[in-house]
Parts: sequence; C-alpha cells; structure tokens
Amino acid sequence: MRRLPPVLLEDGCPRDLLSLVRTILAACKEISFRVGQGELSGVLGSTLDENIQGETQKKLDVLSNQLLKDILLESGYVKAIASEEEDYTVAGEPNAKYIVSFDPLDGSSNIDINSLVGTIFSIMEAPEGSDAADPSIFMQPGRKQVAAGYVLYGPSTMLALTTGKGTRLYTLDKTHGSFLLTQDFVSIPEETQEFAVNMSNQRHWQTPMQNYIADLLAGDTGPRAKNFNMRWIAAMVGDVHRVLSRGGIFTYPTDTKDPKKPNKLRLLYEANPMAFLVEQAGGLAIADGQPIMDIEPDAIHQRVEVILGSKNEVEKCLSYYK
Ligand code: AFP
Repeated sequence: MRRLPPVLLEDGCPRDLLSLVRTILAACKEISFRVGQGELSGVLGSTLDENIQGETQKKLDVLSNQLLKDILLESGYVKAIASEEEDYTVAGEPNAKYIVSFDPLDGSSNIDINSLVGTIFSIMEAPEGSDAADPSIFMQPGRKQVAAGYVLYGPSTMLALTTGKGTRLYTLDKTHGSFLLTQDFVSIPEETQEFAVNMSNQRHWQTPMQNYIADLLAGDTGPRAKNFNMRWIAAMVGDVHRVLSRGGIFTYPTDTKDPKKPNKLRLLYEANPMAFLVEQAGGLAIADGQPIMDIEPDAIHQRVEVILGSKNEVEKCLSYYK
C-alpha cells in the first residue's frame, strides 16, 4: 500500500497563516465541485452585470467571489480583502493580521467551453495598527507577500503554494477532501523550447517583443537555431502551471490595442502571486525590465506586463530590449 504523502504542511509556517490558507482551500473545494458539475450546477453562462474592469461577470465568477469573500471575512484571520470581482477593498476583522488579494475564478472565458480555470490568491500582513477600511494597506510590493498560490480546476484539482520556502504542488484527494503533497520543491528548468503568448496581439506589441517572438517562430532556420512549440490556454493559472511543471516562457506583453489599457494582467492578484511561485521555483517574473515583485502598487486593480518562466529564456527575451 503506497504511503500517502502528508497533507498540507509548510514547515515553519505560522499556524495562523496555515489556518488562513486552509480557509481559502475550503472555499476552493466548493468551487472545484461547482466547476466540476458544469451545466448540472446551473451556474454556467453570464450575468447581466459588469465588474469594475468592464468585463461581463460569469455566474461562476460571482459565486466563486461570494464563497471566498464570505469565508475569509468570517474567518477572523483577515483584516480586508481585494478581489478582481469587487470594485473596492472590503473590510473584515479590524484587529486581524492578514490581508488577502484574489482572483476568484481566473480564466472565466474558459468556463463555458469546459476548459481550465482557477483561483489565485496572495496573502500579506496588514501594516501595524492600520485601518481595515483603508485601501492603501494593499499598496505593498509583491516582496511583502507571506504566502501565495493558486488552485487549478483541471482533470485533477491542484494547489500550488509558497510561503517563501520553495514552491510545492498538492493534489486534492476528493475521497476525503484533503490536499495531499504530490511535489516537493518545484524547480523550473532554466532552458525551454515552449512559449505561451496570445499571438493575435502581435501587431500591437512593442518592437523588441515582436523581434523576440519572430526569432522563436524562425526556429532552427533563425538565430535561435532550435525549434519552439507554442501553447496558449487563455487562463494564466493553466499556462503558469505548465511552466512550473515542465518549464517555458509565458508573456502577456504591453500592447497598443487599447491605448487606455496597455496591459491585461492585474498586479495584486495575478502577477504578484504568480511571480512569488515562479521565483520560489527558480524562475524569473519581470514587468517593464524589473522584477514584478519590486513594483510599488498605486491602485488595487493596476495592470502590468508579465514575462515569466525559465530563467535563461526570460533573460534572452529581456536582451531584445537592451
Ligand atoms: P478572463 O478571466 O477574463 O478569462 O481573463 C483571463 C486572463 O486574465 C488570464 O488568466 C489570461 O492569461 C489572459 O487573461 C487571457 O487573455 P486573452 O483572452 O486576451 O488571451
């Protein structure tokens, strides 16, 4: 009988932080069930509402957000939350230690085609004596994260988690509802032959990115002298999971498609948590030539460029900007 791996554990992690992560996972187990039920759960399709991003909210977006918001604000561990689906931050327990930013259901456009979606979360400590209703408590660089992770609702439901001591992968055992450790210390290969980008935006990219991707496409007939493969899941959780699992470079570069919106991915609850996971696994996560986690935020729904993944390939991409 194979000895079951230990359930969720993070050596040296404060117990209240571990309890907070377990609280998030309790909501994610419910989301996993609803996503897995698909049409039968009666929550596919869109609502008639738009979020502050101007995106039509899917029913499952709203449900996932409500589940996480309720469980976090009732937990007693959380001073405030910031969510992709909430226009403003929401105050919780005034004397609590942690603040949580999350994208309740990343990849919403994949819901109705039964493709990959996931939940992304980022945990920081609230400044000492701060006001739970003050949104500026979230204006901290990603380096201040004490934990970050995602839950990927795929053929299996998987958790990627870091508390600053490496990145680990867990798989939900649905027979008894535990996330079991299935990969200790993820290590992203430094080299890769796989890239992920939405090619339909190619004509809107900055010239260095156009040149970099063109050289990938030239394969062994071009300056890279090797062939590359491309994947695009249109859900950051899926593309980043592939990078953690087998390497690669993922990018959503700055583009001129909508001059009012030069970037797509949100800093607080997409780029920062993914950057933490990727750096802890030996990769790089860059925006505008600097580490994503060094960016000083100035708005909770701020968007940034993202170039992340295999260290040597990200550095190669950045060399085109010099
Ligand atoms: P949705 O949650 O609106 O589907 O957006 C997902 C996302 O924020 C990120 O997860 C993807 O990598 C990216 O957008 C996909 O963007 P495109 O639809 O422009 O390819």
